[in-house]
Amino acid sequence: MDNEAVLILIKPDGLKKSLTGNILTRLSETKLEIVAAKMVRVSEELAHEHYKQLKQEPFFKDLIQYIRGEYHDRRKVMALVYWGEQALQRCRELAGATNPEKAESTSIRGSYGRITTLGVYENVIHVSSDRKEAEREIKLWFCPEEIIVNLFSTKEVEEKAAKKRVWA
Ligand code: IDP
Ligand code: MG
Repeated sequence: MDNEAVLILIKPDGLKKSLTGNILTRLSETKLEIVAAKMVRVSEELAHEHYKQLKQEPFFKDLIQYIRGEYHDRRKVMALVYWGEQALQRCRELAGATNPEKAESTSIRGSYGRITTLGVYENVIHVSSDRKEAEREIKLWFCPEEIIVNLFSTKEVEEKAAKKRVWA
């Protein structure tokens, strides 16, 4: 069995349109395992790093604003890691094409996405496109303790007494 991991983000338009349940239901058809999940307030730095290969694109600035929730008054995304056989291909297929107008109408993007008047593809979810990208993205969005299986090699480091917020 050759398991692989994929980063999925439910983007701010997906959250605003109350699509979380629908999207998770669609993804559950894959029988893949969710091995990490959390809500994230996306910083400028995280957004830039996540989409760094698109820096030269004319839509880059809008894309950063979009993923940070500035168009939807929802400054958060839901980040998940799905894990299992052919996870990438199966999740990409369910998601559909990048351009929501070209995506299969039964796919998640085809069902719920749109292109805005600014030309932003609001396509509801992010799905890593290959193994290398998945590894880079998962390491960017999650730390090892947040993932319940050992996906990638880790190392132990000594932490200096750093300040940490705990429950009062
Ligand atoms: P992907 O999300 O299907 O992997 P990428 O090419 O990695 O597609 O692009 C990342 C995101 O950037 C897309 O999901 C979409 O939101 C946005 N995007 C990509 N291409 C365009 C475009 O031509 N116009 C506007 N937005 C785009
Ligand atoms: Mg991509």
